[in-house]
Amino acid sequence: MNKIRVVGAVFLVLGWCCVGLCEPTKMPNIVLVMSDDQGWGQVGYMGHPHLQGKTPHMDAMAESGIRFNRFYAAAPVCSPTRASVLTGRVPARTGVPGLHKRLCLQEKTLPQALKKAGYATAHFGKWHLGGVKGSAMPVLPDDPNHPGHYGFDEWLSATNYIEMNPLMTHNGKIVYLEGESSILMVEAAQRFMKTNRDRPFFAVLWYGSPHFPYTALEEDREGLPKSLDPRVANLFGEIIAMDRSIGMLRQGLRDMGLAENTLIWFCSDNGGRDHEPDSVGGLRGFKGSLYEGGIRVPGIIEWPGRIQPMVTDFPASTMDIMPTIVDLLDLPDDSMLDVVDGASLASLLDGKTPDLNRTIPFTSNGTALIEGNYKLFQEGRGKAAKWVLYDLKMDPKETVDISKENPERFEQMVEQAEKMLASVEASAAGMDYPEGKVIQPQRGAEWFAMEEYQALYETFSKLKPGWSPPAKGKMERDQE
Ligand SMILES: [Ca+2]
Repeated sequence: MNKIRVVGAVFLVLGWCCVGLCEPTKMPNIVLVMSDDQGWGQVGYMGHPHLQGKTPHMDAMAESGIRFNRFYAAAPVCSPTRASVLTGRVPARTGVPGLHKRLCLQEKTLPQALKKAGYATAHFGKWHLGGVKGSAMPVLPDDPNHPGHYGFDEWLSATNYIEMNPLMTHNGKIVYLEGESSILMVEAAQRFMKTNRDRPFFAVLWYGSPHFPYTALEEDREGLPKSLDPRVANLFGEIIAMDRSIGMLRQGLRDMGLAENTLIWFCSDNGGRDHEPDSVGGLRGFKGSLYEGGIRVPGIIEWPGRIQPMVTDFPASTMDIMPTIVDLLDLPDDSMLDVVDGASLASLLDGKTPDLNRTIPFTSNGTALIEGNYKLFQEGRGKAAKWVLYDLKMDPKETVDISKENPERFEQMVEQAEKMLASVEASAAGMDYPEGKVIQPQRGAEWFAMEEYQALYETFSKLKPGWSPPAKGKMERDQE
């Protein structure tokens, strides 16, 4: 073979390779959507008595994507679950073991990794990772823990659960928005998507619904029975509005020709509250508890161009979101810290069921460890603390302790849980960071006790008709 022919053959092989194998797959757009306090049973496809047929868009997502029967929030309350989404880690490692904590600035976050990979990044809605307590207020324009410090190019954010007509902060400017908060957030996200339609984008959409206070538009309560307690009717109205906004989101992606290559990952941030009818699909416990009702939530991944419809019993969690995306996009190994608790679900997206016996740890509001169908759970606190073991398949309501019948498994899981707790303690002390310690102290002050907020009262009352600060010293009811 002469030299020219050899070179020609090499080019031929390279050319084939680049067409067949090396062609860069277009990076998908990624949209993370999270409801606030929506219980496992509070969606139409679960057969909820008042929501059946009234959440057509969530139902359609569940039909066309992967619907998880066992999707877990990393914690039974708001802030820690949000920290797990952005880091892939047990929240207590990240500075956010419970409510109203600052996400440690030394963490490596998903938006930072995606920004480096060329994505436009944005956050819309409830933040709750800045260590500010109390009801929803605009994130301080120069807050050292605003979303911009964690890799978001654009942010329209409030400290907590947004409601009708919210005051928020958009890229450092305080704004007043009129309308239903879920609809407003999707409208803002769509402006961001249109601006960035020619490059991959990452949008985080964290609703304030159906978290209390419950306020719904008349049109969203119309189809509900008139006999319902108005408070509950407003709660369902918030879910119906949120569903409507999810419909707008999906239709908007179709209209832009982007739906096929957009991954939407929907879930709730913790379990439901104790309402009639049952919010948690018959499980034990509610928001705040590590029993299934507090942590098992609606979970769906939709990506029309990549995944086939599937209903799965595979136990997945919010800690899997970042590892999955890092894996799917083949992002650099140093995108995450060395200690990560979630795992990639990429094979599940390809229609395979990964090993069901994987472990999911929980350390917020107690300690629990899920391993496949088994759940180790710590009952009581302090000296009264006691480990028990449940079989979630045989006993989904967690009623019978089977530790005595399964001594080997029980002991192995207790040992694993104790190791995990020690490791989490080391992380919380900053051992996973190059500095070996945590640099920024926690804050955790009520916004109305902070001078930075008091200085903005005049701005708030000018922007929002009828706005007035809370009476001095008045504690707000139930700030979760
Ligand atoms: Ca919540």
